[in-house]
Amino acid sequence: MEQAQQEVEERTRACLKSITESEELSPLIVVVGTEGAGKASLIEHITDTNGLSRNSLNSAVPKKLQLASTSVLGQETFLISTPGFSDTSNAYPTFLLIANMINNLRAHITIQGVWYVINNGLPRDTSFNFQLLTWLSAFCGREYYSYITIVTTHWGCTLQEEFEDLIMKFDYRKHVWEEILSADIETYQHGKRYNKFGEETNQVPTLSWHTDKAILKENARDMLRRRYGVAHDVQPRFVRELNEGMEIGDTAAAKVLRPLTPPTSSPTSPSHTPPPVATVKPKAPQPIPGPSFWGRLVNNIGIEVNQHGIGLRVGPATASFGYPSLSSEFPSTGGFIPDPNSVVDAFKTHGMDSSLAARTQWARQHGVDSGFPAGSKEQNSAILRAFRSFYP
Ligand SMILES: Nc1nc2c(ncn2[C@@H]2O[C@H](COP(=O)(O)OP(=O)(O)OP(=O)(O)O)[C@@H](O)[C@H]2O)c(=O)[nH]1
Ligand SMILES: [Mg+2]
Repeated sequence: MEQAQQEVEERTRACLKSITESEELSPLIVVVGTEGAGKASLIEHITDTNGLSRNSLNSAVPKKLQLASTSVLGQETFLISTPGFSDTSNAYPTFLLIANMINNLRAHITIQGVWYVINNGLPRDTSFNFQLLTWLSAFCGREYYSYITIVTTHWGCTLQEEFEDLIMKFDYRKHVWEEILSADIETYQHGKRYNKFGEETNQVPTLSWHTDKAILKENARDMLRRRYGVAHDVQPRFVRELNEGMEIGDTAAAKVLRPLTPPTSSPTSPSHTPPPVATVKPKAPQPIPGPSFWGRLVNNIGIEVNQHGIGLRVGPATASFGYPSLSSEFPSTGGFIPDPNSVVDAFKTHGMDSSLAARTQWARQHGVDSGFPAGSKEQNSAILRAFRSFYP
């Protein structure tokens, strides 16, 4: 176990050395997602390495940033596995780890892709998952959407019924993604069978996590080639903001996850404002707030839903901060003008959770079924009609 960890750390150090010493910008794929979703395993498959993922042999793998590289694209491409987001309590510290790493490397890297990994086997997404998608949107910005890949995992199954259940979960999730990101984001299903044209198929049994490793590896590498075979200069919004001199804590991505009122005696932001990337290398990492600060803060954090969307409640006080609405990136919380044709706004004006999950639950409880999928125009209209008859 220790040896595997040592190898991972050595590999990460070697990658960092290679990135910082290279004359050229190093292509990097940033792999993010919820805890245990399969981020490290995916990278292991692509780079043919071991020891990154948390399997039974190395369940003590520390939650750190881990780097590996592959030459699948012809030149060395780096993949970074980030610690998983588990809940609201670790979201901001986890983001800061990723943020600091990118800040410190940004003079040396070109981020070719951001992969958001999600376990499709899980029964449903929570409001925290929705918050993470909002974060993803803020982190990448619209211009970068075409370089995002949502990777779904845990597709292993042998029975048609199991497969159909997974497809249902996936379809539902896809609707949520489309709604939150207001776009059709590319996806890759790690575990489904793909044909020789790189198209996913509905063949059952799907790939076995244990006996089809070689195909899983090849599929993941094919996805990398297909999606990232042509280099580009577009950078995620987060990087653009840093390049413009913005503090980490002031970036759009930080605002989605950042608690509103950190104590004045503690550091409010671990960021700094380095000079433009082109001329000066980034400074050394700045300290991240220690666990005591976050520990104290998160003990008192809860999720609440208000008329402007999902918010974090900090402590017994009413202080809260809004997450961006689903339709625009960072609206102010004031001046909310409801659209009479929007089911989301109808829920909001009644102070109700307007997320797709909440609306779907409301529809189920009130027997509203248009025959169209949750989130579709037809189902939204049916819910709106029923909603108006309940709240005329
Ligand atoms: N059956 C199955 N197991 C998977 C799949 N993806 C990951 N796993 C297992 O899930 C566990 C967690 O996988 P990791 O790759 O470590 O997940 P991670 O996202 O890096 O996890 P954290 O770093 O803890 O956030 C490991 O035991 C993997 O073997 C999958 O698609 N199918
Ligand atoms: Mg991991």
